Amino acid sequence: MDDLNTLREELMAAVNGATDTAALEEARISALGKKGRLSVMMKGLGAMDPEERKSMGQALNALKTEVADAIESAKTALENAELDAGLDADAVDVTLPVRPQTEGRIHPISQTIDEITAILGEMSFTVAEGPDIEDDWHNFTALNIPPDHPARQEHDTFYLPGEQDGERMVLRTHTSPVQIRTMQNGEPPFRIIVPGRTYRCDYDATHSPMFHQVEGLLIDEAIHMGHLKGCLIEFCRAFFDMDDLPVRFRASYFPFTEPSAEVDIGCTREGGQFRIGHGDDWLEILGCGMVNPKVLENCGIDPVKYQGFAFGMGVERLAMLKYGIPDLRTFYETDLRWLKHYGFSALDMPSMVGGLNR
Ligand code: 2U9
Repeated sequence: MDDLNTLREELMAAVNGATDTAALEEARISALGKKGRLSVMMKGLGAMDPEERKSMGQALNALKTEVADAIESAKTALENAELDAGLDADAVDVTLPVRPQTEGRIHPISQTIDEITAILGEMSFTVAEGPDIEDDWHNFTALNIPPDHPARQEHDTFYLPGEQDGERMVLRTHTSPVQIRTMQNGEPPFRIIVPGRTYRCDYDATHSPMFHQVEGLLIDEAIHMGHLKGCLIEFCRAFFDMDDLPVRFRASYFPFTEPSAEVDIGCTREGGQFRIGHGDDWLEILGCGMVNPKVLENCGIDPVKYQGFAFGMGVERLAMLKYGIPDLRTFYETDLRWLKHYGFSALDMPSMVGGLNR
């Protein structure tokens, strides 16, 4: 019986000393497993005489129950402790601020279109869109561009093979066909801007075969050059964020506007670098004019009752000037380091900051 007391102390010490469920399982196997110390002693009962076997058997069974009960309650305690430790380790601090999402950047072309749209949107222009593939009539003829005009030549325009309904198809060379379609399908007044892709056979540091334009068109009764000038001076000053930016209108020629003008802003040129704003030099940034009455007639609009103005700007050129991007070709190289440098956070979008900030 002394042996049994020692065994009991040893087994209970192993059970109570287990610091995790794995150690407890080891203690269980060494006590109650097939080759465990209690199981071995049980097997030894058969060699005893009946009296001894009875008393020893009872004592062993009692010890077995006692050890099994101790293992069970130790197991419950250890499992609970392990669960609590796991929950503590995985705890989420819901009071921490959200991690900033810095991965995505807005491309400077998207940013610039968004800025132009925000400024002209505040002047109540709405956005119109149309197809990139156009017929010859909507891209050229309706705009009073004569059959022998250089822009129509093969080396300036991408012509598609074949014809549709007797018309040659082109990749639009400007977004103006969208204004033509808008006027054909609606009634004046019109106040639209048309951002979109345009295509011309040209490729160098300042020209790409695909580039972006934003054109604008306003048609109403009694519209004159004063409206055109007021609108575009305000646009230039808002876009370059300079209240006193010098703006001048220089006479020009386009078949779709009469009179026509190019718009220059004041700048200084220092060692081939521009500084927009004050100075004694000028930089061309967009073209404009009063819509040619022939164009209105082509769209079924009475040019005696209605007049209007139109303007067009190259988005890449404006983005390069405003954000100091030296080479137009880099816009389309999908270089993520470039985008990280020149791109914008979604929170900088004019649509996110609400209005013109002026
Ligand atoms: C209609 C009538 C008139 C749009 C106009 C310009 C002047 C112009 C250039 C700027 C840079 C093209 O991307 S660019 O090379 N555009 O100078 N665009 S007036 O005139 C229109 C358009 C549609 C129905």
